Amino acid sequence: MTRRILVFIAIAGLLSAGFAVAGEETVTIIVKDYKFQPAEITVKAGTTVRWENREKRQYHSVYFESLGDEKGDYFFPEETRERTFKAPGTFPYICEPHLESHDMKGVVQVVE
Ligand SMILES: [Cu+2]
Repeated sequence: MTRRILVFIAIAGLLSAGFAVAGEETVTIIVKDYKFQPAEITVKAGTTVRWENREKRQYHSVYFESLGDEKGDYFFPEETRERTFKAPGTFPYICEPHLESHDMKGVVQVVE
């Protein structure tokens, strides 16, 4: 391996580390038609995920049982919910009122 390639790898490593530390990125999931759009996303650790209710009049929830959420946190059209994912992992969630009727669920994959 040449010295130039090694330098390139070192710089790329520094840049990606800086990006992760910043962690300012926000990703939006649209909540509409009884669906999370997209239902599955992959984000870097430190990313904030925002769910926006774009229904005309239907409330929903974003319930992460594995993260100890309390039930019943419904949000209405034009309201949002946000969560920052600091650690890598697989985080499934559901909309409590519409899991059985509409199979309304999603997954956030968090990577390094
Ligand atoms: Cu719902």
